[in-house]
Amino acid sequence: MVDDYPSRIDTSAGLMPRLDPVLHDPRGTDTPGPLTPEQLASFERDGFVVLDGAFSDGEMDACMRELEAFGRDPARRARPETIVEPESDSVRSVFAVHRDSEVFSDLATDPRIADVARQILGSDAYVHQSRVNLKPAMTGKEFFWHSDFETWHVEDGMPRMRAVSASVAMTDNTEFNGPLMLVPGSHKWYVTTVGETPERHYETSLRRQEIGVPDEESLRRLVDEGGIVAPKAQRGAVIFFDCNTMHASGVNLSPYPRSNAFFVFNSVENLVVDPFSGQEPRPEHIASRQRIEPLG
Ligand code: 6CS
Ligand code: FE
Repeated sequence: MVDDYPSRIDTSAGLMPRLDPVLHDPRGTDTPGPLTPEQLASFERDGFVVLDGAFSDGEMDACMRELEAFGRDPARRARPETIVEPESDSVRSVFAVHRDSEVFSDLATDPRIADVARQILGSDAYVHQSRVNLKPAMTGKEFFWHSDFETWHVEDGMPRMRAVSASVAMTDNTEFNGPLMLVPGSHKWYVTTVGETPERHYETSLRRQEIGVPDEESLRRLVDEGGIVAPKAQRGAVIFFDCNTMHASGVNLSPYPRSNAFFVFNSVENLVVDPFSGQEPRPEHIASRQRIEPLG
């Protein structure tokens, strides 16, 4: 397949315009959903939309209890799905939670999330990746600036920009605990990055990403145009963001964890192919290839 979004092959970085629409069914003819026309328009313009109060405290309590149960299980901790922080042995992320836990599988397929994903993608969708990011109190480290699509294209073979992420705030996101930061409008540009993908890159990148990240000038151009926002998502809110929106998050200096559940929905019309890096695909728990279960 031709590579319409080449990256990590040149010695110089750059911006190219996005080649795919942001909304694939803008009028909602085939995939109507809960977002209002105004919310859809702001997603199209900014590359994200925040839905406050989507889930109740009781529902978020159930998710946190499930997460605590993961933490008490030493066998689960030893599995490759569990990623630890770069400078401590605190748990940073747990992958494939929609596959391994009924609580998180119910959350991923809840209409408050799934119907929005379908509405944005204009088709049925399946979970390409799921994870819980724990960002533990005081030791939770950053996620450096990146476009998710850049990684999913190069390392997972996702052909087109037709995926959307839902980040569910299980705890409040504040200015003190390393909230998600987004660059409005950045999803309309593809930042090609410099540097070759090391073999088994995921073994380091999921702890601290250094390849597939933008250079300073490209980031400045995006931020000159759109600025940076860090929505103060309260517990129970969901932030939906486009697969190509430039984002990052800082360290958590607060004495409380900042925990989000994160689900990536890919269109069933955008199934992954061989990675464009030419390397081995990443493991199934990071990028679904076999388990394609349309939301329906
Ligand atoms: O590797 C992934 O799929 C995701 N994780 C990181 C740290 N960067 C790219 C992407 O968001
Ligand atoms: Fe990301």
